[in-house]
Amino acid sequence: MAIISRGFGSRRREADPRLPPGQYLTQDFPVLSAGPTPKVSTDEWRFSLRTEKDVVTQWTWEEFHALGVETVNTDIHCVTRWSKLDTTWRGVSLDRVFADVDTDHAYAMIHSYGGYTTNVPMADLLGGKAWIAFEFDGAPLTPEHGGPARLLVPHLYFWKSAKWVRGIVMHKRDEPGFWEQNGYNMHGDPWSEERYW
Ligand SMILES: Nc1nc2c(c(=O)[nH]1)N[C@H]1C(S)=C(S)[C@@H](COP(=O)(O)O)O[C@H]1N2
Ligand SMILES: [Mo]
Repeated sequence: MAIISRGFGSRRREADPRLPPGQYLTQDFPVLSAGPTPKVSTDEWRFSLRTEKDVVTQWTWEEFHALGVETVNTDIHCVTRWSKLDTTWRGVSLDRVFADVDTDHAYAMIHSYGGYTTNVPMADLLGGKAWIAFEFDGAPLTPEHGGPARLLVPHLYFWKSAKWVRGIVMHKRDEPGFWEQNGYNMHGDPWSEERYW
């Protein structure tokens, strides 16, 4: 005897395989900020990287772009369960940022103007997985979405994509950033639903 379950079958067909478990699709672009939006001009913007040797490399806006800007097409996933597919960004790959940086530490703490922090393992930043982005959808990033520049690490939940990014400090051990101190997962992989502790 054949058991036919039309409801189940059609729901399976509608589910987009790009959608991680527990997520729904959205067309708009929600704004989620834990505090006020800092105002940073591209003239005063600096990006700094500090290693365990206390060597600090600092780039201006122009110097940073000279590292090489590329276009990124990707899906993004917020832990509050919205996902947005096929977004387009422009930015500098973290591979370029770390190209001449000498570090043995396995963890990065991302720092933002305004004080936000988030921890990301180096394994999730290198290998074409993360960018410092300054354009979204063909236009400069708006301040509420992190302009002038934000981290984009789309294979992790979007709280890891720090807005108003200003630099990275290398760490030997994985230490919690802002949301991670407040109950969010240390890693944040949407495909295994690493949402909270
Ligand atoms: N500096 C900073 N970056 C941040 C946040 C924040 O509050 N401050 N919120 C995070 C969270 S929880 C999410 S979901 C995304 C939201 O980005 P959006 O406002 O561009 O959608 O930014 C992340 N980056
Ligand atoms: Mo979020």
